[in-house]
Amino acid sequence: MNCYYDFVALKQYKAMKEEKVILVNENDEQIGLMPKLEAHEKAILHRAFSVFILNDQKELMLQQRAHHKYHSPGLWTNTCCSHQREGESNIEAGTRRLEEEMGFTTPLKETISFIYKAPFDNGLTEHELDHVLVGQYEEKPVINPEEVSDWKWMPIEDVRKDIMNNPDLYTAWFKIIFDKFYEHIAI
Ligand code: DMA
Ligand code: MN
Repeated sequence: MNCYYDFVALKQYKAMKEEKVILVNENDEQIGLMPKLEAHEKAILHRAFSVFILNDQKELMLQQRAHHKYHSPGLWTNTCCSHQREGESNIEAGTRRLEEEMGFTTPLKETISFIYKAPFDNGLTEHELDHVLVGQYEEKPVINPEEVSDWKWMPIEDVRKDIMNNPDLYTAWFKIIFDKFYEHIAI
């Protein structure tokens, strides 16, 4: 098991150095590309997305980040998050990553976007222009253990209460989105 985690951690570290994120200005115009690790070390603004999947019961599909993620490991968050690749639309990126992390696809809709900056204990910082994408799905996901440690449906009102009672269990960006944009998420 330890070997497996070493392997996954190494693979993620390699990806951090090779994958590039899209640097943007405050109007979401591309101004360059930078290796993912460097952008998070230097806290440079880049493009990202956050997917929220709800079912017809108004439950939100939460994911718990894998314990070896480069930041916010083991924390609960929205269904899927990641970074767009160059030339990829927000919806294309969300669809690709939802399938990689949660094992399914469903039509996604763009809602709001916002800028936030969140430093983490390990010296990395998320500084993102984050596009919130919303979709509906009724089945169970098939989680990818390299990215996701657990998942659950949670009624949206219970999420709101639990964020207030147990804020340390949740990621920084998820709490911001929930606080500010609640009405856009509840499709
Ligand atoms: C990054 O998510 C994006 C946001 C909105 C925090 P992530 O760390 O799960 O992305 P990845 O591991 O795919 O770069
Ligand atoms: Mn980022």
